[in-house]
Amino acid sequence: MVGMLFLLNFTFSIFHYFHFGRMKSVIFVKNYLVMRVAVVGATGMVGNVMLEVLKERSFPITELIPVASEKSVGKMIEFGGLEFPVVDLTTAVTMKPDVAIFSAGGETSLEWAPKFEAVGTTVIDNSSAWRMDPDKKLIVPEINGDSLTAADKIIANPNCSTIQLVMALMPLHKAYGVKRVVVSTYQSITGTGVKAVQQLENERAGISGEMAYNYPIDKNCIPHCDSFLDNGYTKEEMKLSNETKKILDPAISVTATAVRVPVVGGHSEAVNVEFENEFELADVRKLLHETPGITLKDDPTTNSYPMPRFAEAKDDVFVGRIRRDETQPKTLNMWVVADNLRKGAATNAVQIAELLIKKGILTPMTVGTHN
Ligand code: 2RA
Repeated sequence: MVGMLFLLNFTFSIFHYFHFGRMKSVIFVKNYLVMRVAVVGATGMVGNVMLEVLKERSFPITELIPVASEKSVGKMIEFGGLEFPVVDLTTAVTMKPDVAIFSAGGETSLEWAPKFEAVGTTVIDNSSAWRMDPDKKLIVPEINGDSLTAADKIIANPNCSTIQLVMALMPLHKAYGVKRVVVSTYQSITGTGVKAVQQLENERAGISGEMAYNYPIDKNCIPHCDSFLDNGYTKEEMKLSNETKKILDPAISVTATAVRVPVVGGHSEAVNVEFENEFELADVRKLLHETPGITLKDDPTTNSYPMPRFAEAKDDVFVGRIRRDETQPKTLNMWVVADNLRKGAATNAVQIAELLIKKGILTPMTVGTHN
């Protein structure tokens, strides 16, 4: 069945009449509310997870508009028991969705997000296109979601490796003031996309095929995520630095090394944090334990620590291996793991959309009388 999912809210009147001596009723539905959600890049790896997360969290969609490239147009996407046809970007803009969640790369976002904005759609963009634009907000709802206003029509979702880092740093920054962070990442191949997953599977099966990386990824670590910049860092490494400053505090220094590892399920990060103020490890653990969105998993006596295998398909950011850096004062080490496709991408984007509804910024449209 193709069509509308469910009525968000509606007013109705019931007209009763008699037919062959039996009372019959007709319901006239008036002014029903619709929430039309476009998922741009719906057939991609993040797009698929986006649809899962929208479903799981019962996001109040009345009409899904799956958007993908020409080769997928017309394909049906199942959502909530109904099927919705994949459309192209031009068609999607003419449908004027309430919200469009983009996960189709920077170039698509740069070109098309303003076109959606022009028809009144709020865009939540998962690419790097708008993240460092001073006029666009870079949002992790738990940290700076309060800053969103109705004027924010294109909202940037941070990079996956940044989201899990700032989630773990946020409560500690509030308590002790983060001064400097040294982070090394161990990033899942799912962050590169389906081509990388295929490369790993091919290598493990002994099949030669298309390569997502310059080198084999199986039994390897590749210290190269995204492209190199003139300063010798990769874009991924600079995202960690620049985005953390924009979200948390421009005064924080971040230096990063980003590494791709043959792992599916989540990104891991070894994080060294220097604070302005002294801390107690017990307080650090308590703070992290009490922070919504964080799961503390930190007990060396039972070999309990976060790992991507166990973070997979979960929305929390997992923190463990918390210990004092014994080489300098006011400094600790920790290990931070999260599913890069969930909190690192889809979940954070959907949480932004939920927040827009909660704040009354994203309001369902009222459609005229139907019966
Ligand atoms: C990665 N930053 O390489 C990407 C995904 N957004 O993992």
